[in-house]
Amino acid sequence: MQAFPNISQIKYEGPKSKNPLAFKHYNADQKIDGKTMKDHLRFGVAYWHTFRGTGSDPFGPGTAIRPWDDGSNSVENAQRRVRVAFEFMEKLGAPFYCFHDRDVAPEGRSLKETNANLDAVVKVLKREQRRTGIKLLWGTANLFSNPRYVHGASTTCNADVFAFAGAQVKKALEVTKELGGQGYVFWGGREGYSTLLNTNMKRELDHLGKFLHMAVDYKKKIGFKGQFYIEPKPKEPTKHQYDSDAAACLNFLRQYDLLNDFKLNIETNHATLAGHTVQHDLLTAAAAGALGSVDANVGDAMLGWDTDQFPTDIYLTAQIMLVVLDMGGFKTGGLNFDAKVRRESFEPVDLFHAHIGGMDAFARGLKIAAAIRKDGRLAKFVQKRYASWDTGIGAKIEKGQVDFRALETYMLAKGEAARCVSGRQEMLENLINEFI
Ligand code: XUL
Ligand code: CO
Repeated sequence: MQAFPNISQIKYEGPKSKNPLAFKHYNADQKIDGKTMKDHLRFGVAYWHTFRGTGSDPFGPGTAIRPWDDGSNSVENAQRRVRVAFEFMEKLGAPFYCFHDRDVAPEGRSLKETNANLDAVVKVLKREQRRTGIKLLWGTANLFSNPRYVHGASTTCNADVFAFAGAQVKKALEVTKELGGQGYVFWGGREGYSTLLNTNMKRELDHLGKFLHMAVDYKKKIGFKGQFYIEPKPKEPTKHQYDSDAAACLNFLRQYDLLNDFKLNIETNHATLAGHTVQHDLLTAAAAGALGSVDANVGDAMLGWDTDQFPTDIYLTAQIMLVVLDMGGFKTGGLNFDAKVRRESFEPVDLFHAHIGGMDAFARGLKIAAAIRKDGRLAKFVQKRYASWDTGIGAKIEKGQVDFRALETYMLAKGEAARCVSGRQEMLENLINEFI
């Protein structure tokens, strides 16, 4: 039995196609700068949104029609969902997926039962991975939905809850390894606070550091070779999340001596909520050699929460792909659509429209970014802007050959600094638009 009997393999039909169930730009095997689109973009489907999202919101229950789902918490239902997920991903041509432990399998009455449920579903995941060749981009543990995590997981005031979270991540790491996951994400779901009046921040941060060290130790112990990522987010569900943005994460990792073991998974809408553009957070991570993966979505400029929409803005995808190409492409990471269809888009086919749109938007972004790089004017402008650092006093400063006294001697002799030239922002904005 097929879950999507009326939908066949989504094909590339080119920009002239009017078929809504075809790619207009994403052509998996087409080479851009010597690498296929598939390998550049490394698309991942987010299991939690696409196969567990119901469309519920604080004002009403789910609206999504999912005929294959009996709505129960049974392992059989979870296993059936896996087969549907792989039918979907296969028809879409998505090479990767990502999941939380609790998206794929139901919790039982005890940790033991929960782990057994997970094992039963992982068996099917493994079989379907083998059958389709679809791979796991990253796994993660849901340390935020169960009421036990009300005060956080590793930053909770309750040591037993910390212990439960540790046991849960241990199992999630084992399962991610078992499935050949290329990475593992730590998003601090409730690692933050609601009020500082009841919070010992130093103690909580120390515990988070300890927790991540335990994870690194266990990763080494079991020989899991995937990349660890932290995913920054500033707020929601808590008032303040400790991993608020890329800079805060990097500082935390440095302070707790974890920088060598983690990279960042930057999510577009999270950066926006932190008051940044996504390029800002991508470049902050890249500058530290820590840009690992991207949760590709977008927010709504009129709304101040995490709307997790599919990316359709080509200007945005082009800028993301410029950063990705400049850093030499993804290694273990990729573009995971951490995005959900709107509550109003409740039919199964909407899942296809959403992903096709996101993949096409990023394919265009990739083509545009590659063209901007090939053209070279943008990079040349930036390089020229810093030309004063290539020779003379600039080169000496960069090489650490001068101190304040030498700067004074230099400037006393010169009398005044060379004049600055225009930053040409508008000209550069026009240049980008030549390619859009
Ligand atoms: C929440 C979010 C998570 C992480 C994984 O905003 O982005 O789904 O990506 O836990
Ligand atoms: Co995310």
